[in-house]
Amino acid sequence: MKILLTYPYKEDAYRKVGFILPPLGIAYIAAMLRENGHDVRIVDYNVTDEKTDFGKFDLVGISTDTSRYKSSLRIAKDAKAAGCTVVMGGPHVSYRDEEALRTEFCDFVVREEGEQTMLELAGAMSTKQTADVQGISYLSNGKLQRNPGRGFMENIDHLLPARDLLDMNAYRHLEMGGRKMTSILTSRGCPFGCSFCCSTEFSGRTWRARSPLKVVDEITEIVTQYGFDGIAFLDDNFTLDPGRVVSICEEILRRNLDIYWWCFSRADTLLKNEDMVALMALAGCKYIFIGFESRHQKTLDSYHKKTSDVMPRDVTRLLKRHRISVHGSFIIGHPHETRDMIRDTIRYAKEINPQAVQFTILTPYPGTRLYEDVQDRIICRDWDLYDCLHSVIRTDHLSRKDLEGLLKKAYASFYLSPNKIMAGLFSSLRGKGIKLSSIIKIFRGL
Ligand code: B12
Repeated sequence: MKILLTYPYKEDAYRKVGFILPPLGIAYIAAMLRENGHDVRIVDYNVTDEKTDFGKFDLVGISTDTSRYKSSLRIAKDAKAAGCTVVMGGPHVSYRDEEALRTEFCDFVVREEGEQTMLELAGAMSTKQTADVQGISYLSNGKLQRNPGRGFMENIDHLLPARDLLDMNAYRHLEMGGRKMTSILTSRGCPFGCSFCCSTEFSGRTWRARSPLKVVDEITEIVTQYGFDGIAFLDDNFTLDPGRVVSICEEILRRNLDIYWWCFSRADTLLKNEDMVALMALAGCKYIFIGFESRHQKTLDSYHKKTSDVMPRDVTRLLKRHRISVHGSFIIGHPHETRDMIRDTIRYAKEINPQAVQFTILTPYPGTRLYEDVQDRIICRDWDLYDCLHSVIRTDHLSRKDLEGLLKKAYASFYLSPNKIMAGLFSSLRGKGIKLSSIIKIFRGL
């Protein structure tokens, strides 16, 4: 079957600052389909403005997160008009399947992890036996048919994305400390269940990880075959198993891989495992992205974050000692938050002084516990605005305008402090860390 897999365009803040990564989700699906005899092409509309001739394909698949949903419908409409079968997958439609199907531009939704489901669906389409395919939704005589869920693959060690079907040269602009950076995913799932994040529901509470040797084999291939020397580990929680991280680092060092890398982690794991942190630094870890979320313990507890409000300070100190930069992420706009509480969080960010911060506005994504909890507070259902920069829920003390204003003030207050400007100037001169040009780009992105 001739299959096109697409990643919709979105002019978001990340794109504006040049943070464009290859769409690994559809690259994994492409690999699985190709291995099983299908003829597959991938188009990422964030790096090409080609006018695709959809008529050449039997099936068009579209990857859809919430803020890309409207953009994905435009692809679906054109593909449908060209006579293709349209399949949507990804975190948005997994929980809003009916909404997508009722547009009549989408024939099937693949819910949650997509590799096996998409393969079976492509096979079933020739025989029209879709009723047996687990994990899909479709309309049958106008009624929603939601087949039973598939569950998650227990073993993901064999999975590799088809990077060769992506135009990897189009993603070469992203740099970290002068290194060309690209992404890799080495585990799936998250046992923590933070209320604003869909990962536990979407990828499962049971964490599944690739073996250290397979991980470093993939890194080696990225370095030797694609010429990248910077790696972004996109795992929701790369350090969940410290023993595995240690093995990965040891293997990177054993193979003399000269790479810089960053990952997502949690403050508590890092604080408990300083030996692991030291080894990570030795193996090229330059940045760790940590969700600090709030200054206030009550707010952290209501997110079910299971961390304490002193951890951001302690972990920033720890990582600074090991010369690993911290990218701290804070959320504003909890329904009960006051202006003063948000100011506390901004002050705290400045006080602990990580190298970079991200402030976002609390956004209820379908599939999260938060989405269920704030149903009666949702005041905006324009999915384009679900980008964490817009306020979409009614809060007790602050208006949408207040919150969006506070978000800009948070960035300005952090990045335009004399300390940060000087640090930016020095790192620009040394070609390290967050550069002044990056700070300017961040403001342009907002
Ligand atoms: C990398 C990433 C980004 C990149 C996106 C670029 C890229 N090309 O990947 C950047 C940095 C730009 C980004 C930005 C944002 N992101 Co982001 N991001 C991720 C991250 C960390 C990894 C994505 C990934 O590669 N996953 C690995 C692959 C294997 O999984 P996958 O893409 O979901 O694909 C699987 C299934 O979804 C399904 N599938 C996917 N597409 C398709 C298509 C078809 C046809 C089929 C059949 C199946 C299918 O099968 C795949 C294989 O199993 C995820 C978290 C995560 N762990 O996934 C968050 C995540 C996707 N991001 C999220 C969010 C909220 C954002 C932001 C809005 C906010 C923020 N604070 O960062 C911004 C803004 C984006 C915007 N458009 O406005 C949410 C999305 C929630 C939602 N409902 O939309 C996620 C899930 C994080 C989370 N847990 O909350 N992000």
